[in-house]
Amino acid sequence: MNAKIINRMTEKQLAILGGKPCFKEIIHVSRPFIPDKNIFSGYLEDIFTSRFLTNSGRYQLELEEKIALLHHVKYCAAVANGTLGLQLTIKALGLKGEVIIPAFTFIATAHSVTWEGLKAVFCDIDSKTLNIDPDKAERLINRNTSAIIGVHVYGNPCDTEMLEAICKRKGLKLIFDSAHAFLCSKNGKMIGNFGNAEVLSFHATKLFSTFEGGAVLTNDEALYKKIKLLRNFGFTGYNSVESIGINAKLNEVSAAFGLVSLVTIRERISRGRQIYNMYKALLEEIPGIYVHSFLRDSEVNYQYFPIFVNETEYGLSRDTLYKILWTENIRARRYFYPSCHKMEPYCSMPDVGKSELTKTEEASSKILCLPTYFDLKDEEVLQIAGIIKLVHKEREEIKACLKTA
Ligand code: T4K
Repeated sequence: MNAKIINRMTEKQLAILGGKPCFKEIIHVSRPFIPDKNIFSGYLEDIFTSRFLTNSGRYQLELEEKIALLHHVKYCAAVANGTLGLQLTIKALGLKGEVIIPAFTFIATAHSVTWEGLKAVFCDIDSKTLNIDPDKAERLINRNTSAIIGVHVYGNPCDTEMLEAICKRKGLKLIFDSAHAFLCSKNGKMIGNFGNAEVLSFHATKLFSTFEGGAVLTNDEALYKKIKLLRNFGFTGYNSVESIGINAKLNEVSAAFGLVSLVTIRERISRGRQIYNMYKALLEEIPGIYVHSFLRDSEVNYQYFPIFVNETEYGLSRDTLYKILWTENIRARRYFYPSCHKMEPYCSMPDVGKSELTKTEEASSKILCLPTYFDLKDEEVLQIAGIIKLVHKEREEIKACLKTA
């Protein structure tokens, strides 16, 4: 099969040079896992019969218990999405003033801080891990700082020890945006056990999905209780409200979808690891293509497959490769380009560019996430890698073609 595909790839003319796209159907960067319909129907039947659709239903409670167990953490509060999970955590911790966050993240990290009326202070990243650089974060602390939010980018855990030490020393709260890090761990310690709290996302594009959804994981009972209160309008009983809460509850259909999906989670992580190793072996021989490697002391969930494109060595820029992949119906994505500080409203704020964000900008200009999901076929991985190789081989012809276009 490999030989057949390799032959096909050597005969292939790139779409940008007049050939047909490599794939007839679009290959997305990610695809949600759809669990067994019959099993899910059983849950739906039960929801329809019981007519309990939301407000701490049995499936939400069951899901919370399972997720807490899987992450070896005391408390799990399921929420309607990861962004609201971050907002609830910020509110429950009573943060004020400034919060230091990495600029290399999905915009939701910054928006959750801003939405809560605080100032997001952008910090640079460590170029090896692509996570917040603790030394640089420490230098940004001033008397208005109340917290640091680390993001475990692509599931690669942050330097949790350093961040915890800094926050302890300076009396700051520490939150982790763990949207990418479902079931990841560091030195055998599961995500969910670092900082004051960690926030997961169960969006459709994530390894574990509930359509939309998320959860706050913590070992702090008081914080957990506060988050539960805030996600339900601040109600303490039928007739009493304690504080300004919001509606951030996870509904029963989503929770049931999560419960059914959870059954295959280990299998899907293994398939992700296979795809990662396959891509790595195929791409490492291409000049200028560098596979982002995960830390030795960490277990990741292989939800993303990021590469860096070195323009000088590859012969074409990351953006040209990205455009060419799209003409082949391969929807690679530039997570995270532009970085947060380059987008509104942040880029128009007078002091946003104050601290140097050179590593962030470098990563953001070179990164490209390739398609990876549990049912991506081996042949498809071979073809995607084959196209990236072919583009390098035909770089001069492509350059000439782009010049005349
Ligand atoms: N913090 C971090 C670090 C995050 O990455 C995110 C979310 C959050 C916080 C916030 O968590 P949530 O509030 O979302 O729970 C996607 C997701 O919308 C977003 O959840 C995610 N990060 C971000 C990294 O990626 P887009 O704009 O790239 O999504 P979209 O619609 O272009 O989808 C990507 C690909 O997935 C498409 O090619 C098609 C495929 N897809 C998508 C959806 C929605 C499907 O096959 N089915 C689907 O239902 O943002």
